[in-house]
Amino acid sequence: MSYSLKAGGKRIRPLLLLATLKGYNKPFELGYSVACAIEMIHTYSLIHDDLPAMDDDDLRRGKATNHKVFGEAMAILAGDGLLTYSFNIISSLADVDAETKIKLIQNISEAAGPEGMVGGQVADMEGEGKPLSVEELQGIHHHKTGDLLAVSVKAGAILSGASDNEIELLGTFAKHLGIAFQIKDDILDVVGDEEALGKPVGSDEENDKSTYPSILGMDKAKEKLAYHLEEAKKSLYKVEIDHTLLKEIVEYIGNRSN
Ligand code: GRG
Repeated sequence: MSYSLKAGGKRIRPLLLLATLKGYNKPFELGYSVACAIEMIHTYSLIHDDLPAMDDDDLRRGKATNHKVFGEAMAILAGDGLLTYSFNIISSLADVDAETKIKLIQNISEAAGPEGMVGGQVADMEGEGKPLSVEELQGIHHHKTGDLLAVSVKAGAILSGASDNEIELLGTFAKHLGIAFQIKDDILDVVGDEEALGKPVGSDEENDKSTYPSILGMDKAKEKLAYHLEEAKKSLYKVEIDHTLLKEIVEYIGNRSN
């Protein structure tokens, strides 16, 4: 558990939660435990995603994958341990009332479970090797990666005592951000592969996996990225909070290079 948690990563989910707290002028400390719990859920999903039964990857976050170091059985258990313990952490929060804790657990378990990330992973596996429309691809990623990103923002709002309407609006903000995150990920994959092969960027759009650049082409994928970043900002501005840090994360997602 510790090996994969400490392997690095962008920590984008914790950052989203803390930036939302900042938007409500709440101290970062209020969100540390829930931010860690969400990062633990994310880390579990990566450990399981890398297993031979799923993506069968050797490297994650620049290091050997969990099962390569500790074996498959221990990697499955490390993931199980991270997932279960995350909810123990949230339910044990000392300075948060019971109603807020239940709301956090409901939202986070929905985002991570069969109607969220797990369901998205199932849809992704079922879609493997089939040509997908952009709507189908978006549906998969909305759940597989978008739901956990969205609940990171929502959890910050819940901890801040935001109204249901604000939580909903921030959810829409995060939904666009999640789609933008995935499009950027797909673009970076193509650019990285082409640079590694010494090809001009944009020349290698054909791949066996459906991605935004493979379905839409690189130019349209970039247009779609810009559209969702813009829509994310529009939704964000509808909520009357300090937007500074969340806006910086939007810019970071658009400009990131890894
Ligand atoms: C096994 C139930 C289960 C789910 C796995 C998140 C996921 C679902 C699989 C990851 C597969 C993948 C590479 C998706 C592309 C986008 C993505 C979520 C990348 C990983 O998240 P980052 O970029 O990772 O936030 P770091 O390492 O920075 O935390």
